[in-house]
Amino acid sequence: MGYKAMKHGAAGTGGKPDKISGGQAYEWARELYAEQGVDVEAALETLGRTPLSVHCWQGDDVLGFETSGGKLTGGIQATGNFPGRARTVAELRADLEKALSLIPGSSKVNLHANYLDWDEPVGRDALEPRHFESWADWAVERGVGLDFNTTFFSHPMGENGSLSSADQAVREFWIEHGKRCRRIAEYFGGRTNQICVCNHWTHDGAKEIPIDPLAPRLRLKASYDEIFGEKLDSTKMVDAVESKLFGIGSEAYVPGSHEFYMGYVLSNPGILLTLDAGHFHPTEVISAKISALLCFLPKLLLHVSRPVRWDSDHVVLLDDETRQIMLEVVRCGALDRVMIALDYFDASINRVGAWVCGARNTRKALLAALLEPTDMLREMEAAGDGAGVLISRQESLTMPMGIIWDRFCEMHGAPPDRAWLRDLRSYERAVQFKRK
Ligand code: RNT
Ligand code: ZN
Repeated sequence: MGYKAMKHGAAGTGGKPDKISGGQAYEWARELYAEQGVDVEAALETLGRTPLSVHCWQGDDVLGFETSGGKLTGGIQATGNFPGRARTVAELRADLEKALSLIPGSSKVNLHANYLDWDEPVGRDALEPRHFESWADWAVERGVGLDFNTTFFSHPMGENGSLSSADQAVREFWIEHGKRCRRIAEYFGGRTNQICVCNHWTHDGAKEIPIDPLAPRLRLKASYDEIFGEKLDSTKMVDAVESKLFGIGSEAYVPGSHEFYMGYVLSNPGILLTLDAGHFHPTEVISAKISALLCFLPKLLLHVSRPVRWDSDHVVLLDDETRQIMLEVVRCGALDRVMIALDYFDASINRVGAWVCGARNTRKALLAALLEPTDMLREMEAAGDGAGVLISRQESLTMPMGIIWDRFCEMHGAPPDRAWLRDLRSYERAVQFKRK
């Protein structure tokens, strides 16, 4: 149940649905994995039910739908001007639906607070569930869960920081925003019958190292204490806090650093720590942090992304780090403790293509991890057979995972590799390029 084929109808693959699933190639690949003790069917089942939270903001360059018109500020940037950007809620939903039909497996949709669906202007400190009701209706109709994010950036009140600002009126405005967003998340959880993760990231920071680095952090902490002060239904929503090393204009100092939030979640049990793959030093990787944090924290939220030099938001690739992230989660047996969300925004290529490419790569990385002969490798490692582990790991790179992946796509009514690009091109022609 719950396959995309049922939710979205035939995905128009252009391929023959039983070409791979009924074919010898799949059986042969399955046997090859079975020889190493890997149960492919079980892996596919786990892959299908592990939710992937698909970020709404890839569709419109993080602009949102406030009546004041969006302008992205706060140290993040979507570069490029490829035609076809979604300009309205309806267009974004159409693009999201297209993207979801091409992303196999169970998805959630991750909204930001500036994506309200309301004709009148609504202050960020005045948001209510009713401003997001049509999103909840849409999600319920499509059987997808929802996640949510406070939006402290892209706003005149946030020009000099938000929750850590020295200006009390600014802090109070954003504290109110935070409180209201949590209630919207609780509403989403109730409507969709799936827990809604409410993620909090602030862009606060400084271009130079401040003389007083402590005061903004203490203010940030106090602001969060107020925001999280209201007890909400933990079966409907859970909070997460996201650190960052630097942004454009906050190169030297960010009060909400990794150490800050690690300390915060350790002293405030129940709040998730968000690890964004692009928020650390260039050679520092989040894959190496997961098992350490799991010793102390019940749950984590991942923002799967790709850092390139100054930017932290490139389309996710099936690269070494994305694969390693998923391997760590699977090897730790922590798929139910690590929530997986996407976070990238590329305006230089077809936005739906970017969305789907990054999402499929993320899922593929998870498939690769689930197909690892972990038991066999663990035995080798315990027996001191380092060469065996190294060789087997290297050889796993050329195992026929693509055939298993295509089978997974077919199971979920999504086009296999080599077929979805055709779908994208016809959508681009028929819908996106018609937007002027
Ligand atoms: C920014 C953070 C944050 C945003 C989104 C739009 O550096 O990663 O998660 O990308 O909230
Ligand atoms: Zn992020």
